[in-house]
Amino acid sequence: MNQMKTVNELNRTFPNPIFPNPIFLNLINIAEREANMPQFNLISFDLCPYVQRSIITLLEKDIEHERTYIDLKNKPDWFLDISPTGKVPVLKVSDQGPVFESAVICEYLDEITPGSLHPKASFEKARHRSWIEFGSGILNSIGGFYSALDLEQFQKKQQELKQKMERVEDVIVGPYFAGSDFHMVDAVYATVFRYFNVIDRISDFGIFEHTPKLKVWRSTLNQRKSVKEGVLDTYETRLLEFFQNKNSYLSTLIAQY
Ligand SMILES: N[C@@H](CCC(=O)N[C@@H](CS)C(=O)NCC(=O)O)C(=O)O
Repeated sequence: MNQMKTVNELNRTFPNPIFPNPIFLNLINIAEREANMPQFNLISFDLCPYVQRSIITLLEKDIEHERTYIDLKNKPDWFLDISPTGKVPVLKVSDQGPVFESAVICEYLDEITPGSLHPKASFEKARHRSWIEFGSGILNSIGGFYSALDLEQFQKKQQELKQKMERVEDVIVGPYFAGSDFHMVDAVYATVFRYFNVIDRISDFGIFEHTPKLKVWRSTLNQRKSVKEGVLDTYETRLLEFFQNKNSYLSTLIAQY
């Protein structure tokens, strides 16, 4: 409705131009595109990194949306009805239905809006997607790290994380993954690095010891607006609580610090 009003307002301001003004036409295109854009509701959980990458994509592509946060320990029936995997994120697209799996959601959002968060060239795009997949693997290692029950498992995961970070160090350009432009792969690693804003408060586990480029990348991402706005204000407190309640080796370290 609002967007249609914008078109009408524009028509009043520039009545029947004989020679269509390109700026005017462009404004109309934008207004029409926005008017035709479906309404989006991202079903979310406040600590989920896969939700965060979808939010960062929504924000980077300037897409109006709502978010509904649910409690994963007590999943509502309406959520289970639309989420065959029982996992967040799910993107509800007005008139069309739900889409699930963060990679699919991000690619869809990228496709329906101008510009792209992927490189144009097919090989480069494929390479970015490969490292996105690797980023999801790092998230699994982080899960293993905070859930490890004893010192031996904990150190194994710590080593695994260090090695994975060193592999990424070898391929990044800096300050972002591929240089000065932000891509979808950056959104994924922003959510990986965010864990360490809390983990570093517990102790220095040396995960970034041999990765100077990653350190710069991490701090560049931490300062980016979409990344900052990708979580609620309570994120760090909630994540620390989540670690504390895990009854894991990391929980015992938190109790000591
Ligand atoms: N491959 C999925 C992973 C999503 C995922 O693991 N979500 C977690 C929260 S971070 C979840 O919903 N877990 C609930 C459950 O497994 O019951 C994606 O990329 O969307």
